[in-house]
Amino acid sequence: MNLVKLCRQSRAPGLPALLAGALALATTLAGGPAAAAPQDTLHELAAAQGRYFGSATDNPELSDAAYTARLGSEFGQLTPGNSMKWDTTEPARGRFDFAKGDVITDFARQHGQTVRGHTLVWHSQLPGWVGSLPPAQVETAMTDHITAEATHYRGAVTAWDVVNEPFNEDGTFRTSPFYTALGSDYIASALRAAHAADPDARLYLNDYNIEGLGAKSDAMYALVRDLLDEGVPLDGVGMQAHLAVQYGFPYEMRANMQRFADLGLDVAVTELDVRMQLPADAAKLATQSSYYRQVTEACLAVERCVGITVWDYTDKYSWVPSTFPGEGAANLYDDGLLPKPAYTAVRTALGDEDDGGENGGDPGALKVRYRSGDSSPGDNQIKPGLQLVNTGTTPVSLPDVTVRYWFTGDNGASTYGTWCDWSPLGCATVTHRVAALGSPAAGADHYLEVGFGSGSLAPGASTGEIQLRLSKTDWSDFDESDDYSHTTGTSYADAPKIGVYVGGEPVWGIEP
Ligand code: G2I
Repeated sequence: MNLVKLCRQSRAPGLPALLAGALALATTLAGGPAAAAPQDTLHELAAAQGRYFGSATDNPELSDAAYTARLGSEFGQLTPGNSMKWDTTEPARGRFDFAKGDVITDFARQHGQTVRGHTLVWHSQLPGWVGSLPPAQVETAMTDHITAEATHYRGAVTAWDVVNEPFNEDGTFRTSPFYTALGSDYIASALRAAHAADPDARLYLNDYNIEGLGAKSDAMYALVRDLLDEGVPLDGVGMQAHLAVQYGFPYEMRANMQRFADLGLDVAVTELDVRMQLPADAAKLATQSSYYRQVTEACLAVERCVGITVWDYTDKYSWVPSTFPGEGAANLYDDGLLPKPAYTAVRTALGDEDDGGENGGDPGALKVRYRSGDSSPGDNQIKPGLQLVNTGTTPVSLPDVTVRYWFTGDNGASTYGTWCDWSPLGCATVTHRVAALGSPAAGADHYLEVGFGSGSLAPGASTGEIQLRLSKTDWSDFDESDDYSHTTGTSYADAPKIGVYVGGEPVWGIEP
């Protein structure tokens, strides 16, 4: 039996914090102002973990001095949001214009930053002349474009999004002038041309909605595996990570990153932002913080994840409001350039020790209460009722929390259906699935995992009763009497044999 920790220890102040505190006290006693100790930048924190932390930027914003001061100091990597796209760099065939992109690479050089080039081949922001070419001319036009641009930026761009957004949501190839003329072979052709033009640049395929496991990331996975098998030059996969609090966190992001890494590829988070329906409120900002934190943690957990780029760092210059009317507040800083809770969450995830724990406080102060909603423990359904309770003094962000109810599948099908029958939070907020245990234990070879898409739990508050139900897909019977988490109690009681996890860390319960 494995006794899990019941609450997280509060962090003792590190030596730098004590020294800073002593310094502040000394200056206060001397009558002078208590100078704020300079803190590590996001990039410095990431670099200490072998990663970069970068931001997208765009030419019009570079005339905003307050903006560029932060852009040049906090971030170690830049991606031009628009200025290296085809419509800007080759508006007419053979007429190249790199002036705008050069402004960005110059800024980066002056501030010791690397640059990801974005993007050589994309169906969007493509000048009309490309779409009007006879199919037989498309490949030459494409490779000419790549050759000219990647050659121009040799030494200034360390990684290229060679092909951007090649897939539809269902994992089929997206139609574009390139796909129409060449089929999916255009991708290998583009990568080869980029490699020939700049053998030192890291070459990526980049897409959105491939952050979690699913049809679209499966398609990317199959494509890159085939490309590597064919010896096509490819170094990495970029996961854009345009997330939204109302759509939930990508399913198994870390595992998904890891499978690409296991092919020998780098992984980069290339365009991170987390939008929400406006107006923002504390609960949405807490969910947003948790998403930023989880992305950061996923990247740090996967050795081949090389860094994170936010798709601009401030709400002031976000692409979101014009594309999704009524949505916004997606970035780490607000439109007055003040850091938001998500900024602190990222710092904490990057290992910052100076934030005093103000980002959410003690996440361990949770417990779960349970009753069996099931009067027939030998039939074909298991019906746990659960209540999650915040026993701490600070709000808990629900998307960080998962609950595990352990049981045995007995004989019959090994696939399951799960349902939320009722919850005062609204069942749309409650996620549920069955997972198999890696090593079965007494009374447990599977568990029902319950999670939350949004919301936060105030100190002292309970989620109220969440009525759950599960069955095997062949509807064969269970014998619940030997199930690890099962009791026959029909009124709610603390449940030490049901697990609660925050950010994947156990905070309540005894694992089987
Ligand atoms: O849409 C968000 C990103 C999704 N992944 C690929 C990225 O390249 C893409 O970036 C955005 C830029 O941030 C926007 O700034 O791409 C948009 C276009 O697809 C960019 O928006 C365009 C506007 O639609 C144009 O009206 C405007 O002229 O920016 C142009 C330049 O400011």
